[in-house]
Amino acid sequence: MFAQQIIWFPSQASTTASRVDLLLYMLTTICGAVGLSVAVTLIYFAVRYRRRSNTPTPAEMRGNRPLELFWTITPMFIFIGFFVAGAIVYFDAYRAPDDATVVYVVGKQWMWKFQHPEGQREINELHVPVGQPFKLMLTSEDVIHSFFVPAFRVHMDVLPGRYSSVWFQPIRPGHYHLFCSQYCGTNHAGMVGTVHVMEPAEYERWLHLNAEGSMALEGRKVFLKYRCISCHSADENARAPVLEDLYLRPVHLRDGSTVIADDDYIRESVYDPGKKIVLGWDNLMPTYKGQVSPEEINQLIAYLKSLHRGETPNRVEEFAPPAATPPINSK
Ligand code: HEC
Ligand SMILES: [Cu+2]
Repeated sequence: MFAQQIIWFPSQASTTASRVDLLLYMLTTICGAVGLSVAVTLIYFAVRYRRRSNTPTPAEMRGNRPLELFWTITPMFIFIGFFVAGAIVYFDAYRAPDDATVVYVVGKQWMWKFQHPEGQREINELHVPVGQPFKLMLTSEDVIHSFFVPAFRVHMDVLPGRYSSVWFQPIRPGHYHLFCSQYCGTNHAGMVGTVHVMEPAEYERWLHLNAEGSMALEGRKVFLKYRCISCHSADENARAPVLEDLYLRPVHLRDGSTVIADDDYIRESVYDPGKKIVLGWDNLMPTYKGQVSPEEINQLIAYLKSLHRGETPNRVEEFAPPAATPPINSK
């Protein structure tokens, strides 16, 4: 059903690629055909009806309703068709399937930093298994960058101070170029990398070779390191709301509005806590801007995602980081 590879295009290495290409071929073919027929007609008429002194001037034509209706309505339907086809491809390309693995990506001058849910970190390289959906949560440490993998037809701006996301499902193993496609300073041209698509078994081996603590576990350490626990404890002396089961739940704010505790909300709570105050609490929380790095924020988010009822650490751990941390469900 979907379009085949054309030689001078980058290879079609994701499920999205052939659909994007099909749309492009459709647009190019139809617009090209219309453009060509206009040009040909124009030249033909210019020659056929050129001024000749011996023929009398023909009668002038004034308006032709059926013709006007035809060339107004036909293109309208063609363009509505394009719009619908484009919208379908767009929603498919920007809404990740629910079972996608989430990888956090931080862009900075001039590199790409990745962190897998299992904790592996990479710079300018991303390893993924073939045939599985991946969702990237992208943010920037400094200026605007843009994440572009031509072979996947995946492209998304990466902004400081907020998250954007894209997803892809690679369909063939190989090594694919990754570019920053937004001019971001002196070494912008060097802000490139490679996405390695591997067979699942090979990927498992890679994961083990590069094993680290899970991202959630790292987040737990960050939570203790910055003493978040001194306020966000689960006991009766808590000076802040308990953060268990918070992720993606609605939060009622003091100004009467409600927000969903998503990645952006958590990030903002840490960098700009005064902006959205939780109903029933005071603005006691200091800002951690300049202290907690964007990667630590991502780890905190992974931790809060996995933090369920009854799992808040004891306040004592504030002073002695635990020797053996309990297993954390890191999905
Ligand atoms: C001095 C006490 C204090 C410290 C330390 C503190 N917080 Fe808070 N935090 C609060 C209070 C009070 C609120 C509720 C009022 C508000 O929204 O600002 C809050 C709100 C939050 C919220 C929103 C909670 C919700 O239910 O919507 C998050 C997320 C959060 N803090 C994370 C953190 C993290 C992560 C740290 C450590 C880096 C931290 N806090 C350190 C006092 C603190
Ligand atoms: Cu860049």
